[in-house]
Amino acid sequence: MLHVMGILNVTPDSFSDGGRFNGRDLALRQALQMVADGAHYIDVGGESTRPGAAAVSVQEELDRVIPVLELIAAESPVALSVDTCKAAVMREAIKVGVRMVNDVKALRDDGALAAVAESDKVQVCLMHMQGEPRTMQQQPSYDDVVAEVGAFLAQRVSACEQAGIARERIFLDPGFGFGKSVGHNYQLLRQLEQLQSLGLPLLIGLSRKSMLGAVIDRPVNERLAASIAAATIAAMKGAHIVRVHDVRETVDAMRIVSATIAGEGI
Ligand code: 7PJ
Repeated sequence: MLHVMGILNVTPDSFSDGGRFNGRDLALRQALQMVADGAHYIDVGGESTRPGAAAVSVQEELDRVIPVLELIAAESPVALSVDTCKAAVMREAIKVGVRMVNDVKALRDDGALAAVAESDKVQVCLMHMQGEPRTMQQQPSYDDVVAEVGAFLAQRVSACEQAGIARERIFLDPGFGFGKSVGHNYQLLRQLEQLQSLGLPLLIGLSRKSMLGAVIDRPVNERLAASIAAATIAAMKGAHIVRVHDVRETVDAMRIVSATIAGEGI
């Protein structure tokens, strides 16, 4: 019931020659390691959404993501997810057989709703973001962050349903770090249960994020314990899928959560 999604970045800065053969081979090996470590989904992304990251063309993103999805699909039956905002990338990934489209823009870009609606089974994760990736951390502002994130997600669910995407295919994500101050992020985590009232499963991404660094004052590669704590809190508050870099350690933590809340594995 609790699922772990392993993050696989196929951007040039994540592999020495990302997009080329060695980069692809490294990506495949990393994916298979995450599967061996217990990942239920592998989320493959070719466009960085960090503040200030350069835009990537459709062709460049296709070249980064599609061959890697094909390589993993040929080697493993693991559920694949594609982290993209672009309709053309969604379409090609769906042809390869991805289980989920993970869109930090919640299918708001041109053609994205239609691309997902053309499939009658692919799952979709709708994420909340205030503003655009380039500028979203400049002045995040809310009267009530939990209510506003909930209202946005409810509105995107309606848009999906109108486009013909069944509710059963939809996951929701408050989008930690996407147009939110540290205070907003912790308020969302503290009140995560409230988003369960939307009646759809929650997918949560907290792994190594700056809201953790803000508290523990450690660089991104020294945030494992904080990431495990955050994933555990989210799972105890009802998250269904946690999206993480450190699969093996997170799977262990989620097994303890499942044993506690559902008696699984005892
Ligand atoms: C998220 C994401 C997230 C979903 C990224 C990072 C930044 N997709 N893609 N949720 N974050 N659904 O991993 O630190 O939180 S990219």
